[in-house]
Amino acid sequence: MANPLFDTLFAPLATRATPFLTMADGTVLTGRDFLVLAQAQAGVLVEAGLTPGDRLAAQVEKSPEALALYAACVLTGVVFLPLNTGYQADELEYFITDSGARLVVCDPRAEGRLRAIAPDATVLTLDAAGQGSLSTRAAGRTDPVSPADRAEDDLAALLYTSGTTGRSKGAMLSQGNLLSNALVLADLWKFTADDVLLHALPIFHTHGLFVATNTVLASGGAMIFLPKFDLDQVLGLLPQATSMMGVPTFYTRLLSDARFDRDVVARMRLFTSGSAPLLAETHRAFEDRTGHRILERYGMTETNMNTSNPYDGDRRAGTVGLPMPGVELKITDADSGAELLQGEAGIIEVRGANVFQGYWQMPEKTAAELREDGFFITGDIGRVDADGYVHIVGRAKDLIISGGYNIYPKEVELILDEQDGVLESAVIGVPHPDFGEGVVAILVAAPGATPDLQAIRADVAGRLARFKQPKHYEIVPELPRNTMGKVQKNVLRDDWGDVFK
Ligand code: MLC
Ligand code: AMP
Repeated sequence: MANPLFDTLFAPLATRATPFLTMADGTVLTGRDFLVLAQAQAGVLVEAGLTPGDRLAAQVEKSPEALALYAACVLTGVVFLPLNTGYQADELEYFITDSGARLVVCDPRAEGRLRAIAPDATVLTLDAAGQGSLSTRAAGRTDPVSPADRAEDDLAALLYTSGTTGRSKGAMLSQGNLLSNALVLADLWKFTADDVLLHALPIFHTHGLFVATNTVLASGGAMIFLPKFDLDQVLGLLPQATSMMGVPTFYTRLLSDARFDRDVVARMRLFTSGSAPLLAETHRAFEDRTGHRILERYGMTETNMNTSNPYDGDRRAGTVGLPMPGVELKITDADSGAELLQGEAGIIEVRGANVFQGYWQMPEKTAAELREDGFFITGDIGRVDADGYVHIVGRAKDLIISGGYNIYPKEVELILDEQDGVLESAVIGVPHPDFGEGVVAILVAAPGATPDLQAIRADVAGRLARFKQPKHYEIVPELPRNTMGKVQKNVLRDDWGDVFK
């Protein structure tokens, strides 16, 4: 029997009596404690009738128990579907129905809502303190669950990414996808059993769940495991850490605090950044303040990590570094798909063991983005310089990245277009000092009507996660369009580019 992901990442914890997770209050879980927790939860999943390949959807606050649920899924061969805690009922209904999740784990306060959304699924609860019916059922279980037999091609996780049409797509990630990336990153970034990673990212997306956690697990290191990025807490705990992974907002927030200085980072060996572009000026300010050059890397839900600046070599501000070992990268023409010459800007395509298996039950979308020869069309626009460094220069997809979270304008526009008094809308991202990009809604009033912005904000608040909600609204007489009738979002971005300044 084999289960490559479990055998490599989690099984070694069985003999580890040293800390694996240290919480903000100093509570410690050894590797063995963590595995015992995961084993007990695995027993609950098996008892609930889940078998390999079934989906488990989890919308839970970050806690050791929440992370153990990921391990329990890998152990039992159940496909883990983590969900952003900000998602509202409408968003959840789609993910749960589309995935056909057989078991849903949620906060106790959301139990009634989720039972209504998922009448055929088992619903268990887990709160921020790790309590709830999942933990009650797991308590006292000592019978070890044997790891399910899994091959590298078998699915380990299903992560939804928003789509340009407004419909989210479930990216199917196999054991091999996750494992290959974890091993390469641990090696590339020189993680060892002596590492203590300060973990302040959410664990429902690729960055916090796979890039951070899997890399630490692959190297036998430990984590200071914080519920979220809290500036005071991070400043207080950085002196005990050796490494941190963050989105650019983490770094701009640290730099905005005068307490952040060389003493705070005395023990640190590595800061990495990704999920959104790190401004070259942030890179330079960080080096001036701390002496550390942030290592920027580039990835996405469908591919895990693709490129990384070098650990030992030159970490270049404004670039995402070089293709990682095992990842092929090329730049192609958006229309013809032909490979472009070195130095030319075009669509970034990647191929490798890291690239996902396709979109869940969406063969057409899969065929449109994943070529038969294995290259994935990222939708990011980039160029490769003479030294092989990749520069991301734009996005072919209409996507906003705010504080590391993705927002597809179409999803927001569909809701705005339904509002009373609104004829049509356009949603854009413009520079935001804290989040990199901030969401702005441009509305055109229906003839003779005046949209009630307060009512619109309230309706949007009930239907979309907070990070997707526009932070600024404008009402205009009409939207700028090109001769084909397409809304010119670049014109809107120019017109409203300084609303957050
Ligand atoms: C919170 N808010 C956001 C937001 N996060 N709005 C826009 N964008 C965001 N990212 C809302 C809050 O609800 C609140 O709304 C207001 O903004 C201020 O909140 P805050 O207290 O300042 O936010 P905070 O809780 O501190 O969170 C900010 C953050 C968080 C940057 C720490 O967003 C975060 O952890 N982001 C990381 C995302 C991530 O892990 N991405 C990886 C995706 S994987 P109001 O209405 O009350 O004002 C991926 C692949 C790869 O992309 O390459 O890694
Ligand atoms: P997601 O779908 O949430 O996984 O987001 C993936 C997208 O984030 C990529 O397609 C890029 O557009 C963006 N991204 C990730 N890392 C970087 C980076 N270092 N610089 C610029 N964009 C990035």
